[in-house]
Amino acid sequence: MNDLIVALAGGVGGAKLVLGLARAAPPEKVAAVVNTADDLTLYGLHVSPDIDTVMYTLAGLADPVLGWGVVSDTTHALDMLERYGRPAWFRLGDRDLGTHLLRRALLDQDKSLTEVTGILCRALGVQSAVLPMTDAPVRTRVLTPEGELEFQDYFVARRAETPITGIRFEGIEDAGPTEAVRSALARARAVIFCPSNPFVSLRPILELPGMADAIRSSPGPKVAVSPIVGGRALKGPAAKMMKELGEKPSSSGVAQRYVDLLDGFVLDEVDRDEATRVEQMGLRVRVTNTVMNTLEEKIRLGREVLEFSDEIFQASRT
Ligand code: FO1
Repeated sequence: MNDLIVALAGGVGGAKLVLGLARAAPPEKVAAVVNTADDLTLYGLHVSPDIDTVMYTLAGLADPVLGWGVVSDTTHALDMLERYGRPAWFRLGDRDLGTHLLRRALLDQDKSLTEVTGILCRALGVQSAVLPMTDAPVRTRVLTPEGELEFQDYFVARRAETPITGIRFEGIEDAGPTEAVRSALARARAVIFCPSNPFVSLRPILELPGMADAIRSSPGPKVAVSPIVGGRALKGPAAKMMKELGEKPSSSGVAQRYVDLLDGFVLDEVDRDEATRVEQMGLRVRVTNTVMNTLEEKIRLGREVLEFSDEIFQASRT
């Protein structure tokens, strides 16, 4: 039965809509396919920031201000590392460290990242599936005039301030979507592209060899929610990246990137005048409030995106 809502997501912005979808629909009918190209190795631990952001958000454990990390976490372990004169710019909290110790132990037992994520999610009471896009190592490298940077060095240590000239995903040619991702897509009632960064969150998912075909063959409508509102990113440096890579930051620019894979596009009221341009690309458009500050706003948008995708499905049958 095609009853699964599959959400393609990066970190904080994507997790908000995943939560909205998991509250608008039965949570066990939602599967998030999550970017892993932001992952890093820190003191021997495997950090998977986007997976953890989605997992903690669904578990009700995410820090409500930062959007990532665990609520009310402390940083005693980092303070100790600093006493040893070791780098502590990546703020992995003490409770979060517990997750990472267990993830390392489970990976060392030869479990895949998908299996480990399932174990962690079940223990935290997460009812939706949180699926790493791949179990193979794919790592984002940001090209800058200063040379190539690891993603978290660019994003966290340098606060995404260094101008970029390009992005590449190391290892992507040898990676592919997992069986869990493929089977979720094969029984999708809808595939939702969350309002995540198009360059560093959704692009690695979509550029995995075999992923675009798996999305195209998926039975339900494909709908994207714009991460750009009024020329600015809902979260993070997406608009800045768009400019540096020679594009005007706009919702229609984002729609153009995904047009070959989509049936529908959701954009904000503020960008209403871009609706016609997106319709001219052959997509159905829904204009609504896409800013998700409260839980109610997340659920409302989740509900509206699902209604929109059901409308597209009904229209395709007439
Ligand atoms: N983002 C930051 O801006 N600063 C941090 O120190 C930081 C630590 C961190 C620790 C665990 C985790 O799961 C996420 C963390 N993030 C941090 C967020 C994260 O690196 C980025 O938001 C994503 O990679 C972009 O999606």
